[in-house]
Amino acid sequence: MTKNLPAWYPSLPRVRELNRVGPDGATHRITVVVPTRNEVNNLRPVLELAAPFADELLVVDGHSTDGTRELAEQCGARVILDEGKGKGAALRLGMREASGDILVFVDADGSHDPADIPALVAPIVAGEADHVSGSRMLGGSDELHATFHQFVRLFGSQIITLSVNYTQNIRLTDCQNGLRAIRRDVALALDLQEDITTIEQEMVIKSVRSGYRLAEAPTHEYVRANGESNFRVKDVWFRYVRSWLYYLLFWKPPHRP
Ligand SMILES: Nc1nc2c(ncn2[C@@H]2O[C@H](COP(=O)(O)OP(=O)(O)OP(=O)(O)O)[C@@H](O)[C@H]2O)c(=O)[nH]1
Ligand SMILES: [Mg+2]
Repeated sequence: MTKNLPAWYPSLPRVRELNRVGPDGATHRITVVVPTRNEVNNLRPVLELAAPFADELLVVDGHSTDGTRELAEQCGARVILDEGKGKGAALRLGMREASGDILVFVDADGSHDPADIPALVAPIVAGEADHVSGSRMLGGSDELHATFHQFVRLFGSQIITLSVNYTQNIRLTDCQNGLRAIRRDVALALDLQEDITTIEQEMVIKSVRSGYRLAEAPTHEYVRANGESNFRVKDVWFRYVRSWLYYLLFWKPPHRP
């Protein structure tokens, strides 16, 4: 008889089929939200492989000039334009516009494998979680471990995760991954404010501090398929530090009935 499972045994079942029906018999509707800014060379495979899991495929475009919007429409996505403030504001718009009751956020640059969508959605459909974050620490990352710049990102990210764990008595491994699923009503109740990629840590910290059930699924992060990253630590580090400290220490979770 097996007593302890070996460490390599996956902690969560590797779900590939997406079941939309919860234990109460209710059928969930899934909106996959894809933020894009000039991703014409990367978008098609992301949308093609996400489509089977999406009842609604929603591309929120940041005023691309390379034909991204036209390509998204050809691939069957509903396309809306963001407010020109950044990825965080684009995701907030996607949350408001989505018709599904479960939202899945997937980057358009090829960093995220749409085959991970079922594993992110399954705990929400099962009624076991309100918000499921993909974890690069559990699933591995090609973007965080090679250069000095990546080391600085990883180090900063680990400090933030540690501080959340110790203050909130939880054991998370990744607070900043763009790949995640969340109940739409929960996402709206968080009253998110961030306009840039700080939205990921805002979602995680506010979810935990509001008492929502946050789970993680191992997901691998790939190198952006084509093009250059727009992310520059030196331009945004203070916004990360400010939002981290504010939501963790000063923000007051709203009273939940
Ligand atoms: N709608 C919208 N999407 C954006 C904006 N900025 C970035 N994105 C998209 O958000 C996703 C993540 O952006 P990236 O530039 O890859 O940023 P990152 O993933 O944090 O950094 P790297 O992986 O290092 O490139 C991609 O799909 C981008 O196209 C924006 O202002 N508006
Ligand atoms: Mg990326």
